[in-house]
Amino acid sequence: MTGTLITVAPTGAESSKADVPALPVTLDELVATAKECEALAASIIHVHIRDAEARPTLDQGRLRATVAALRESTGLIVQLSSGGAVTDPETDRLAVLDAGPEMASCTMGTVNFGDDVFMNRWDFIVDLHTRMQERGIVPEFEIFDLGQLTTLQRLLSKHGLPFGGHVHVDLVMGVPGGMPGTAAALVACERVIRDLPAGTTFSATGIGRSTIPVILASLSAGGHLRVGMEDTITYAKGRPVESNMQLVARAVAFARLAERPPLSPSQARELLGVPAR
Ligand code: KMH
Ligand code: ZN
Repeated sequence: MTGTLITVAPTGAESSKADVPALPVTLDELVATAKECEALAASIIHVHIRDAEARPTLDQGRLRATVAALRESTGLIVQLSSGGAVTDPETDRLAVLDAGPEMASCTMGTVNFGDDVFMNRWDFIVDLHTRMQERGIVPEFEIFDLGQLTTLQRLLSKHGLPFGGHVHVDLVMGVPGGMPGTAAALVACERVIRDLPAGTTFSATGIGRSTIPVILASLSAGGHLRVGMEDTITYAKGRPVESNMQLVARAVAFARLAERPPLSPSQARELLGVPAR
């Protein structure tokens, strides 16, 4: 059994700085978080950025500056979110790829997202996938519900493997509107993942209070981990998360307990088919 990929998703697009003061929203805060999470053994950073007022943005200049700063300051794999916020138009979400990340997320279907709808039409998914193939960007296929794995099977059979040839999936569990963050749901997904191309890997993250059950289920099922304040802002009952590092440290401890120690960024690159730096 392999070691564990630890992805940190430090910011997201849903929490406000006013409500969650520990959220990294400036470039300096993001870079400092990335460095500390790398020192704790994260290997991938899933990035959403904010504007000068700490609102979610897909501004091209800021995205490019963010990719450059993270590459200069860390060895982490930089994965930009192409999901953005639920209000972001498709053109802006496609343009995320112009910022030149090594990886980008690619969600496999539309899902209710709390009171909102996270839109991912089939043609848009195909567009994202084929552009990533052409530009040498490795996707992380985001799965919010079981049927989205079937969409991924369809995508790969009609449009081919991603750049690098390796398929990596991230199960985002416990979104109100998506699959629950339970061991049973994770096992159901894992059964379908077995029918994807040989060697397909998966990570999982549980929103809110499902974070710990999902960590334990994923490690037990041979999966990897994503943690961070994009998904979890309460550390334990009545205790707000103090920092992303607190969540990464807990994930690393669980991975070590499971005898699946964290993979380094270069090991992660090798596993995922991301070119070495
Ligand atoms: N913020 C969500 C609407 C992704 O990063 O690709 C979408 C999301 C998925 O976070
Ligand atoms: Zn995201």
